[in-house]
Amino acid sequence: MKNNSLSEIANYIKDNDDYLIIGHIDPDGDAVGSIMAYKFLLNSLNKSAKILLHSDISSNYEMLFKYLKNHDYYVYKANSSLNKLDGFSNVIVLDTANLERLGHYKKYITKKYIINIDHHQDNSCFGNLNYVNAESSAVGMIIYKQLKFLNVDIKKELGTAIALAVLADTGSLQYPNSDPDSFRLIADLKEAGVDIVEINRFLKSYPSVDYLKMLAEALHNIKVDEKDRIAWLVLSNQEIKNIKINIEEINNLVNYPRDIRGIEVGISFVEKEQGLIDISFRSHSYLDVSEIAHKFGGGGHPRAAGTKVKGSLNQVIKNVLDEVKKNV
Ligand SMILES: [Mn+2]
Repeated sequence: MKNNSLSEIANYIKDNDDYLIIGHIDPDGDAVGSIMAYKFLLNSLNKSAKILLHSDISSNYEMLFKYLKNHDYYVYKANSSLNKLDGFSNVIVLDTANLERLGHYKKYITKKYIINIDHHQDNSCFGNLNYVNAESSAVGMIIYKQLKFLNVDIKKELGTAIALAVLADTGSLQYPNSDPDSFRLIADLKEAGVDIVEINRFLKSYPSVDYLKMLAEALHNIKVDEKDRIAWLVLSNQEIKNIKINIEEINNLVNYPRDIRGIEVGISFVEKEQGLIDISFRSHSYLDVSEIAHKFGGGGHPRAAGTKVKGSLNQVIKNVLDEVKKNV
């Protein structure tokens, strides 16, 4: 695996201009916080940079988008031309294990000079420059480390973006990947005036009343295996249609089975499209769920992973549970 150093990447960034910034599809807080942080970082170096979004998430992440103007980001639309991005020669890809995770942008991005910064252990090092550190609890941690090579002042918007990234991927410093460095980073940013309480409140709040109705349906279907080691919940496509919830809002369900006392593995099965099951895995102390996700065509981290599997809901659940049971 070819890995560059953070200072090599910092030098490239200082010597070049015109950047696109992108994270993975179905973005989480680390992906959104990281792409924002990079935008603010590049702007403070007087570089031109534009964020690429897979869908419009500006209302979900209002706390960061309030620092941006409309022309600072581009939202993907089917059938629209990406030629307007031709003037950008470099692309910074964040929190993304492989090019497939760039969705519709993949074809376009591969023509550019790619700087790949990530913390997924299964990252395929697809960049011209790569910095992959699986020890980092969030990409936000890596960006924070990189600031010292770039002499960038931490203004409120940059600090907020980094804190959001780290708090999202560490469950507000509660998940097993929270290390002394992530506690120190949050302490530093709090000292610098970033409103950590506001970010935590945002991360813990429900996006809408529909979300709560969807959650009630999903929790109604929660189950535990005979040894009390695995818990899972299920949301079928029919249930999603009945609630009429926006699909973009359905996330974080896996936290509920994961948080049952004594459970090692929590799993969520969400049939976002008929016959296509989104599966998320979380583990507490020993099971490497990224290995299980890999067996079903996905990936992730040892304690947090996911995949999408085609098939009938009940059959997919049975296949996955059989595999998990072999390992716990
Ligand atoms: Mn991440």
